[in-house]
Amino acid sequence: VPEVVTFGETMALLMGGTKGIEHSGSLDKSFGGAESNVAIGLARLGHRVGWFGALGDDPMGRMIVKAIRGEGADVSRATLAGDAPTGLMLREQLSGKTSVYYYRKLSAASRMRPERLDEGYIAQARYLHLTGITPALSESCGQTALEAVRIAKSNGVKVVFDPNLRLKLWRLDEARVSLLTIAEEADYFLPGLDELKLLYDTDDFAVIVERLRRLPGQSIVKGGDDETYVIGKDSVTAVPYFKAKHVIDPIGAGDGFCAGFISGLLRGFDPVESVRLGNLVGSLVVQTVGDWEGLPTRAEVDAALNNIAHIER
Ligand code: KDG
Repeated sequence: VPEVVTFGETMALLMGGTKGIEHSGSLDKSFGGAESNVAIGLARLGHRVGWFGALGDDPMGRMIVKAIRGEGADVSRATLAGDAPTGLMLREQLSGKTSVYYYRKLSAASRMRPERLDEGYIAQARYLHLTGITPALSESCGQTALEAVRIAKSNGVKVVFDPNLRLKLWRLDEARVSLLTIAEEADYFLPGLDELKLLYDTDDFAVIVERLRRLPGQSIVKGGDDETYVIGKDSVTAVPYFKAKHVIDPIGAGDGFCAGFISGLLRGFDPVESVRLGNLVGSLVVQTVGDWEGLPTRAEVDAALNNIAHIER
């Protein structure tokens, strides 16, 4: 049985080469979804993890479910729908700028419904991971996210929430209400600093920290210039990044961070040590093209943790 359960939309991904999507003769095929990226990360780090979501019963949907299963995650609760397609995203990196184009309205995942959740499956886990992309997909997806959180909380399952603000999917004012509601319920809230500036409508770090301290759970702030912040009751601990040798594709860093962080919790690390592992996984995944392809194995992270000097400030 999975120790961690996560769910959300995973899409087929087509990537343009150096000529970009408009001018490329062929596109590179993969897939991505914040939650399945985390699931693959946890599986590679040696944990039992379950991912579910709704895909279309189409070639891309079948490819995705097989690949996630092949990575070692349990996909027994994932479904392939006959009446709605797998979502698609296109991505290109031109002159160092990454652009994403979504084709996901009315996708199979956008029709997820709370009553289709398998309560027992979530209830037996130690952690439920979810992101703020799910409530952005549709009203029923928003209800599904809330219901999953309710199931987790009433069964003693800890909730890990990454807001993953996607302004291509909804307006900031809608996102704010929904994401801050889930943040109130989370045991671990893992936002990025840029997201917090938008959600709390301030650039003032001290104000942001004050707001986070009012939340019942533990907040970890990603995306400082060189560090991740662990927000304590009356302290802020900055945990420095591992410098990536070359950043080839920044997408997936946040998901890698979540996978490493949850792995640390499962290994009994304290929050700072878990953040350190999160930082390491995030720095490794950006050195490979694709959202999850570069995620490290347990042996790789353990080797890196032992070799790299640990600086804590
Ligand atoms: O965090 C990376 C994700 O954003 C990517 O894999 C795709 O889930 C995705 C999304 O909705 O943008």
